[in-house]
Amino acid sequence: MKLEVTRVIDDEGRVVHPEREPQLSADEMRRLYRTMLLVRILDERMMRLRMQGRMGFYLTSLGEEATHIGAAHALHDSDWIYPAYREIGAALFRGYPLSTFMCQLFGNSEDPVKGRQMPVHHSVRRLNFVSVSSPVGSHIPHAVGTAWAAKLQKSQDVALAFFGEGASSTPIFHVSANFAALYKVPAILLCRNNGWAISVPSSDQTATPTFAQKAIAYGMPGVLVDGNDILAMIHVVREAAERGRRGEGPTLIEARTYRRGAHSSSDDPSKYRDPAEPKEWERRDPIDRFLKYGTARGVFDVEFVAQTRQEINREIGEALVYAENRPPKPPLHSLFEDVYAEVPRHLREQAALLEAEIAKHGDKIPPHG
Ligand SMILES: Cc1ncc(C[n+]2csc(CCOP(=O)(O)OP(=O)(O)O)c2C)c(N)n1
Ligand SMILES: [Mg+2]
Repeated sequence: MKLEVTRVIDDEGRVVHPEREPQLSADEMRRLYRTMLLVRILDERMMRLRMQGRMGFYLTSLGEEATHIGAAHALHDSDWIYPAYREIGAALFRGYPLSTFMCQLFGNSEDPVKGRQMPVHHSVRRLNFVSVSSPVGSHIPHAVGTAWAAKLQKSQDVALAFFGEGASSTPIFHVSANFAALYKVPAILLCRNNGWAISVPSSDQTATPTFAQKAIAYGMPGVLVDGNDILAMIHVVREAAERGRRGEGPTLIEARTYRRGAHSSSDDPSKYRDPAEPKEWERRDPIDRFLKYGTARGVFDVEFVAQTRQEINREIGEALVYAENRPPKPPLHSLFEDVYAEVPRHLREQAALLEAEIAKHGDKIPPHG
């Protein structure tokens, strides 16, 4: 079977499917462009900080910005987002403050997740941007469960799970897709097919030519989309969300994109892939394509781009200074919080013991292990 790749613009930003073109205001276009550029510049600067040893770990979204920022625009602010680790732009689009973003990377005293997660594993409760799960695919049933709850409560909310094509090889993806279609829940399963799962090419994940077509077996629509075309992303996610809100159940979307960077700061892709491959994808850069589209409409110009770049760099610099000047660790008592509504007796005793030991030995306490 052959699925069409949904597109609105071509690689030069020219509209090829006007009937699908979302009608965006100039302000909406500027916000979309700004958020994509923010993620791009953050990725460059944070990766450099990692290389300087100022931070423990980092993951970029280089070349994949349109997949999640387009999706975030297409949703209502109250809809639920269950991210993997390469979709931070969706939270930034919804208003995640850069200072909090930085504090999370350092796991410092103002990290909302209190240093318990790896860097880049953000949670933004007030934005319905749910905690990133490190075990790949493990958040997909959570999204489906949330969509089921929305259906039972007749709330009109939709839940979207982002995951990579590698995650589609986990058993839980299949269980979740089956359940979502069977119970007709308003879920969007958005597979970012970026070509690689660390060193494993996407061709090693499945015998089917597309991931989108798996939807047919579960009994839901399967949509293939150009993930580097932000307008196409908005179009298909909007349609999927509307189907969900009308009670027509879930949609599986495969967004075709490419991971131009390393898997993470701990990875070296020169060991397993031809460097010409990421170069080839630079021609289809999602930010450049949207810039050309917006420039042709008179919304963007050289001055706007230069000014936006300057503002972003200043804001990142300020957020960095803020985060690097916070107390470096969450308070000790936070170790004992959040598992129980009230800290039980045995944990209170352990906390008291720990504090007494620290008071006695100070910084001479040997590290754990
Ligand atoms: C269950 C599980 N297995 C293995 C890993 C190690 N791991 C982390 S990311 C990753 C690759 C995932 O690839 P994909 O789903 O395509 O997402 P991408 O990194 O390309 O965005 C793997 C194997 C993990 N975190 N969890
Ligand atoms: Mg992948």
